[in-house]
Amino acid sequence: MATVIKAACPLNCWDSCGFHVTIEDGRVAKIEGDPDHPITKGKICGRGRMLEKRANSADRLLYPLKKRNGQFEQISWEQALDEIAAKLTAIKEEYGTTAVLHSHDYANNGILKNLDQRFFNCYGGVTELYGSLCWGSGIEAQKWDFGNALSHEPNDLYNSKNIIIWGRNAARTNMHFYEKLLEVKKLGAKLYVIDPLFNATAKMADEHITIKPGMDGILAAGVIKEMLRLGLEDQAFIEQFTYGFPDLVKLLDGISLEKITDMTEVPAATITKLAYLYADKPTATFMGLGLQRYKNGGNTIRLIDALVAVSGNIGIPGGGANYANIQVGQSFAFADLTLPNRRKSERQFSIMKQAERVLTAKDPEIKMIFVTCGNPLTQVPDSAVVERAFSSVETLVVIEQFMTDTAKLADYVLPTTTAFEEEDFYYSSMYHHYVNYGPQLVTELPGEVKSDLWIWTQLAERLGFGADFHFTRDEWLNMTLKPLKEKGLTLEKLKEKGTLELPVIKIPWQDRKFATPSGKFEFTSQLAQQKGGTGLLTLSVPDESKWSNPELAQKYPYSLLTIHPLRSNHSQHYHLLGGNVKLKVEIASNIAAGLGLQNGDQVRVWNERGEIKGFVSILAAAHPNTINIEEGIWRRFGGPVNNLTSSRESDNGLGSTLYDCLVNLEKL
Ligand SMILES: Nc1nc2c(c(=O)[nH]1)N[C@H]1C(S)=C(S)[C@@H](COP(=O)(O)OP(=O)(O)OC[C@H]3O[C@@H](n4cnc5c(=O)[nH]c(N)nc54)[C@H](O)[C@@H]3O)O[C@H]1N2
Ligand SMILES: Nc1nc2c(c(=O)[nH]1)N[C@H]1C(S)=C(S)[C@@H](COP(=O)(O)OP(=O)(O)OC[C@H]3O[C@@H](n4cnc5c(=O)[nH]c(N)nc54)[C@H](O)[C@@H]3O)O[C@H]1N2
Ligand code: SF4
Ligand SMILES: [Mo]
Repeated sequence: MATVIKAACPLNCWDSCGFHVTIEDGRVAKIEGDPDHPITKGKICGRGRMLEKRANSADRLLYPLKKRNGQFEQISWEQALDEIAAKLTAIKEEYGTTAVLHSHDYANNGILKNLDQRFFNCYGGVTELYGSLCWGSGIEAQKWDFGNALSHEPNDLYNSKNIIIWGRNAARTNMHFYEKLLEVKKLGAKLYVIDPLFNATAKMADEHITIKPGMDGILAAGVIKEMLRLGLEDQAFIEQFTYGFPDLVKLLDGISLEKITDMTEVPAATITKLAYLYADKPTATFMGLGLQRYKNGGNTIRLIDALVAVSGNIGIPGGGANYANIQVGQSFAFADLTLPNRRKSERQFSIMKQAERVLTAKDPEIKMIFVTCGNPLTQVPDSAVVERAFSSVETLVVIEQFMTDTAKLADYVLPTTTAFEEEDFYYSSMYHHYVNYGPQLVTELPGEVKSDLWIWTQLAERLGFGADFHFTRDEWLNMTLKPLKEKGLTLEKLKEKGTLELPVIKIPWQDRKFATPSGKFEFTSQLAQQKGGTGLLTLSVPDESKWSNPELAQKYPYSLLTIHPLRSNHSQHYHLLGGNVKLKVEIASNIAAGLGLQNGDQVRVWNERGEIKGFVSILAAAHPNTINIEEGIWRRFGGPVNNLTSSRESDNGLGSTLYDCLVNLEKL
């Protein structure tokens, strides 16, 4: 008998879709969109549909594994948990709890996935990661400028006259935003895409503005400069609601428009045109995350924010500097869930540099690494160093669904549930503000897989803090929703409706009261000054560019982007695509012409950190000297591209420099 039940997509994505899942004979049979979901309206992508394959795949990990003499052996849960708990106890006594590293990322958007932090806090506090490979620089940048990183609600797009999509690959990564763009375009809004690649969003835009990677902040500076020259700025907003404007003017006086054109490789006429567009309000700006994965990434987002402010597009319907919407995640009771006060000691490594820190840490050295919801061997930059670090520790425990490149290195692999095998609720702080309920739809779990939460509970029991995990799923979920109860948002309602709108601000900063120290929009950031910086905007460039390192640029003339794949969510779908995944090296046509390359030619791409081999695909309208290789590809399919990327941190210390990467290329 088949039944269709409302559920939710757990994948790390802008869209956070509502699902209709068909269950047949106790198994997931089919996944479709929930037509009643207010934002996602019945449409979902292939990655969501393929969660059926993830659940039913014959390659799933089904039993706890232990490595002996280089080979995995199946062991009982009892043995795995007893041995891991014994190691945790011994490490705590001999070296202290921070000799354990918790390496994790965002592979699953369920709120209860955060209970791993509760476990490690109750254990006494381990070495945790800070910063984000994904969006770290931009979040910090917007905290400096506005006090928080907030976006307009999706339907505010109907109020925009002009829409600038700045480095967001919407057609591929944020499909419901893309659908809305198509709709408002038909209604008369004008769309502009600023991106080094002529992606599917650029194809439907009124204009595609191609730019040298990493130079968007300089472009924004140029547009502000033109606005000031032409008298197009919003003087009233600048005077009443901003702080530090003279510093910005001084900065712009130090550079000419010719120099800006030279650096950005964007014609002066286009810069002037953008100045008029920003003045023709309301103009909405939607930034992607690609454009801040550079050394100068924080400053880039800050200069774009500054442009939105100077043009008076902040706090008005149809406007906004839309990057992320972290008020969504801020709606829940995280501290109640994770118990940070239970930590007795702490240490933090940046997520970017976790591998180097593992190799060099002293007092204490890292003795054990726990990987949850992450696949660092493919996803963390500078893979060679990551491999060395994760192979170096005495004990590596990986909680996984599949035998990933990271799991292969483990001493213990613990098999965990996939989508629809446990109850949770799902949200994303990237785009819309609806939270989706995900019931447990499969009760007879394959093999001996267990939920992450079960694993934490069992280990907590053995380590003497089992009482901190004695809660039912309902109790956990209620604990998380506590701050929303007085606003009428309860677990019962969420279960009944499947989707609820969170009570968040829909048009941020409409009251012009900013969450910064001055209460104003800050061109010069006081928060940054409190942290020891100058807080000033700069005209900084990527670390790997001819402007910062001409010798390096001579040796490695091409900019490498490693954007998110179409058919996979990071590394989660490649092994389920069927057939051989062929690593594609997408190159701008000038590179092909210069080196005499044809589609399908095999090439080697390299720099000082490593190399990768793949097959050429020529991109007709990409920015000159630009290459793209999609991220997430497993070693057995020719990856990972992070062999080439650098683990440097961005300017504000909290983001990655994944796209700040020069390479060379040759035909094989
Ligand atoms: N299909 C698919 N969708 C996904 C994901 C996935 O893996 N697959 N992952 C999800 C996650 S975790 C995230 S973080 C989001 C990311 O969503 P996006 O931000 O849309 O995607 P990215 O691939 O990070 O960034 C890609 C865009 O930035 C452009 N770009 C790169 N460098 C620059 C630059 O210097 N200037 C400008 N102007 N543009 C630049 C690229 O050409 C590309 O079009 O996607 C989510 N959605
Ligand atoms: N070169 C390059 N590198 C990148 C990026 C890029 O653009 N370029 N993008 C970066 C970005 S934006 C992000 S967000 C990161 C993503 O990095 P990750 O989150 O590490 O990548 P994923 O492949 O989504 O997931 C990692 C693993 O989590 C497992 N998993 C899924 N669900 C669960 C669960 O419920 N429990 C447990 N225990 N495991 C689970 C999956 O099987 C998968 O193997 O990658 C970053 N790395
Ligand atoms: S991956 Fe994103 S777009 Fe695809 S179904 Fe899940 S939430 Fe929706
Ligand atoms: Mo991400």
